[in-house]
Amino acid sequence: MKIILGNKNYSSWSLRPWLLMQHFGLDFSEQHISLYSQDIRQQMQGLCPNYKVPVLVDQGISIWDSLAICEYLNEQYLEGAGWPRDPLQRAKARSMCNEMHSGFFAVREEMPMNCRREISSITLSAGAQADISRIVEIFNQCLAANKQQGGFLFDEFSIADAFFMPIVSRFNSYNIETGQPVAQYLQKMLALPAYQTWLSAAKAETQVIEVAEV
Ligand SMILES: N[C@@H](CCC(=O)N[C@@H](CS)C(=O)NCC(=O)O)C(=O)O
Repeated sequence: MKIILGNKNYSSWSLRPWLLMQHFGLDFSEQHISLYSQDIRQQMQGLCPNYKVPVLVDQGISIWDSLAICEYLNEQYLEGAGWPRDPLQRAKARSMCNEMHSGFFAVREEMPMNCRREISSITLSAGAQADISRIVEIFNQCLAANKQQGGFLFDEFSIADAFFMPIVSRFNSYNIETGQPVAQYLQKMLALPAYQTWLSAAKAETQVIEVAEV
């Protein structure tokens, strides 16, 4: 199984399935694409059906969307452990991931993921602030409903946490004030061994993408 990724420092969509695979100890190799480089089309030719990353290649097929990859991994390798076991919680987790997948445009636009960014605040639009309030609201709801005190959005680590890891990284980099218990959740996610591995690789990259340096 091979995953094709963008730059670890900047590629938020790549981080999501990679974190799931790494956290659950799946066996995979990686191939990297340099985003924003002149020859990106050539790099992606024959690898990325829609000229985007991430792409997972397994058993002769390509899966080209972060959420579709997570769903596939959950079914094929995780025996359902990628989602909460309870169908109601699972429906909620899926709603959150879809909300992330299709929304929060102001946060995505104004606060590009930049894992190695020195922590500092920036001025945000009302739209970005509304996105942040909504995210903090859903984080708070999830954490308040933790039955086993597992500390992840649905108690145990799930695809929902993987999907919001780039948001956690952004909240950290751009010094977003969330209050508790969300601040504690952010620290738990930032300390995850899988994320630390990603971060080390992001720090070792040399390409700087100016448009993502805010
Ligand atoms: N909905 C897609 C989004 C993928 C996406 O936009 N990837 C970006 C990098 S994070 C990309 O490949 N950009 C390259 C380009 O647009 O040329 C997913 O969830 O995988």
